[in-house]
Amino acid sequence: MSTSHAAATTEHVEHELGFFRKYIFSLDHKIIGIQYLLTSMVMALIGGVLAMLIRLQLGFPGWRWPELQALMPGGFQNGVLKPDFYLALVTMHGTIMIFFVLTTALSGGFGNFLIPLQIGARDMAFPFMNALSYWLYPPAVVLLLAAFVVTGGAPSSGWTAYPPLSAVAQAAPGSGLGQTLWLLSLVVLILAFLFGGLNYITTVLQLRARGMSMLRLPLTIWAMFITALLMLLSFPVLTAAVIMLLFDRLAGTSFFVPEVVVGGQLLSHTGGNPILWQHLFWFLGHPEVYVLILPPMGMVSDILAANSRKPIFGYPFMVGSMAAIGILSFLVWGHHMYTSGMHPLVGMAFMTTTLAIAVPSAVKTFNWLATLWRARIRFTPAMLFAIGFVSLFVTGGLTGVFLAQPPVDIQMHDTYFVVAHFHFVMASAAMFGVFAGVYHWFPKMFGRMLNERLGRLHFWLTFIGIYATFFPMHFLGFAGVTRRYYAYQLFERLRDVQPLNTAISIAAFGLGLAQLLFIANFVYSLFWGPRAERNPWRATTLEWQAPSPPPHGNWGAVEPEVHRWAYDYSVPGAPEDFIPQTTPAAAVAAPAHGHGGHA
Ligand code: HEM
Ligand SMILES: [Cu+2]
Repeated sequence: MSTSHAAATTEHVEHELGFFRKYIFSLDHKIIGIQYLLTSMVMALIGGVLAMLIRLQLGFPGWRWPELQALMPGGFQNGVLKPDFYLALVTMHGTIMIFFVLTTALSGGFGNFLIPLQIGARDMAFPFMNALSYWLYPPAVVLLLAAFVVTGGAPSSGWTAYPPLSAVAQAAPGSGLGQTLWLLSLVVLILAFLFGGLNYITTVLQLRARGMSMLRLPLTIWAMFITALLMLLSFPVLTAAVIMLLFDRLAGTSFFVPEVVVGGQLLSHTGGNPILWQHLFWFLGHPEVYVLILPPMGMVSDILAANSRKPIFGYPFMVGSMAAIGILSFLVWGHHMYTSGMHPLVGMAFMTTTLAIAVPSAVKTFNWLATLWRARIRFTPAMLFAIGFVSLFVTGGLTGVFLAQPPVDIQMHDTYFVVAHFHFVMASAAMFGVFAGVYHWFPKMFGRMLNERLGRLHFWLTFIGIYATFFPMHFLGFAGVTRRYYAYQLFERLRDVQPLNTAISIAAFGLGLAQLLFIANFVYSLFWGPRAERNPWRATTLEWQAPSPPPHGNWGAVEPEVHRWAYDYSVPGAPEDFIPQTTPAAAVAAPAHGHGGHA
């Protein structure tokens, strides 16, 4: 197994590899990270277009779009978006955004790029397994998107794939081959995540540079590490559930199929329990939302510290609260199932554990604010998105406290209040983490700077666009508008919300268009941006000591040695307002020169 220890050897010459070995089938963690990131961006574009189609229907029900019908003949009839296509859109949008955009961009993209660089390693522990992890992702994409073109189309059971809709092929048009492809695609993607997660954990435990103790790790690494543990413990549960569901569909078993009458006929395989699926799904599903929010929590902490020129406030509490969130995330899954007929005492227990998560979350929020307190803030685009992340996380988190309580949730369940909640706390906040990360680490990834003015414009349009799109959805929820409804306006009591829905759709289109600024900035800067120096943000962590972009093997001949934690910003008496982690204590002990940092 020459590949498995290649990273650990001191081999550091940059060998001349052909284009394919260097950029396509690369074993280099940086290339694999960038591949994950770019593929996720393509998927975000697809998921975004699906969201726009959903909004088209909700904002302008009954309108005719013959041009779209020409593009997507299966999805429209007489120019009007078809109901089963609508449900397919909701399912595929949710699935793509959660599994194929955010998980892949954050863990696959930033996890891969940053872990070896920030801990001072030359690569991941298992580079070949790392490449395998990435190369399972495109086949999973193909399997998933193929669902759109097979008979019956894409599944309509939502990203949660509840049976019987997902278990009985005759249940709905998309419940046939489309649902099978969806399930297979998920199995393949989960394998990719497992290979990635194993690699991250081993790498962080085994390949840290000399002097890099666990408590000197940047919070980004702590976040990626805890995330990898969550992935490793929760995804296999979904794999098992998905395989059982495939058996129900293809082999006549009945794990999840209750007594169902389809077309007047009782199914032959009955006796299973669809609630079992809900338990298994949410045992993954809730940790999964933390798989999406922990990496941004770590990245945002580092970006806030670097741009406040202050140490992160309460480092041990930041680590502890992430660990607490990680553990608690396995004990709260029942809060998605209050309406499934669970015993009220069980509901109480899940309410208690869920509310407990508010404590470490609040600890983190207050520490971020304390880091910003009286700081000389540099408003780079990364910093704006990091601050935006805190705002969105708080907005979404607060409605989570409402929904944690069974008496409230039983009213609000499956309404747009929930859609608003998770689009703030998970979708938008995590997306802001991705944007903050791209703006911050782009110079290291590609050796060029992004345009700051375009970045700031992109931030403000996105920030305003998000609040304009998702905040009013809370009111739709109060009004009783239900999630995953194609034609809410058929209900007399919901007719009044039509203008609000139209306004939301217009805001969403604006939000979507604003992302073109980001794509333009990204593509333009990739080729023509000004060259980046080694450490453009004057940051302390190790990746900024490597060239931009770092060569194969990251460090040239000498591996870095670590002498301090990651947050020595504005140290009193130091010659500059930051001290890289590689600077020995002796080098800053005696401030010989006059221009000391402020105390
Ligand atoms: C431009 C941005 C976005 C817009 C306008 C948007 C809009 C929507 C809409 C209208 C729905 C359908 C609600 C329904 O009727 O059930 C939905 C569902 C959903 N969205 Fe988004 N979304 C956006 C971004 C995201 C992102 C970034 C994520 C990432 C996590 C995400 C995750 C989901 C999920 C999980 C669902 C639920 C699907 C289901 O009910 O099965 N969305 N979104
Ligand atoms: Cu949950």
